[in-house]
Amino acid sequence: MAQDTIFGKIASGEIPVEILAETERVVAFPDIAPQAPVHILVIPKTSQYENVAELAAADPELLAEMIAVAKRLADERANGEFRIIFNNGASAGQTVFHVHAHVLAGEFEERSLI
Ligand code: DGP
Repeated sequence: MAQDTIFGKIASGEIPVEILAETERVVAFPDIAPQAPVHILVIPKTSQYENVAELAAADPELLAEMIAVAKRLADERANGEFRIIFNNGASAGQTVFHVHAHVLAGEFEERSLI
């Protein structure tokens, strides 16, 4: 079970954000420190999963829903193409332990991997 994180508070509405897309189980909002013209975080509303490996093992349909939301955002805001990054674990750069997809689109530094 993920600890109570900033993204848990965003998902529950306790901390307001600009919601860019939402489904029953997923919400998307802008990254606070964008690394590309389009840099959106897509998270499940549940705080059950700390990282993408846990999520994929437990609920692959929820992971697929996150990716479908990413595609919709890239269709709306870029040319439908996007980079999706999950940092899985602290040594891989993960700082918030509520699973989240970084969705990057538009013109950005090719070698930047967040
Ligand atoms: P990661 O390193 O993969 O755990 O990415 C965490 C990302 O979350 C990082 O790019 C910055 C972003 N972030 C951290 N706190 C907040 C916040 O309060 N609001 C928003 N919108 N983004 C945040």
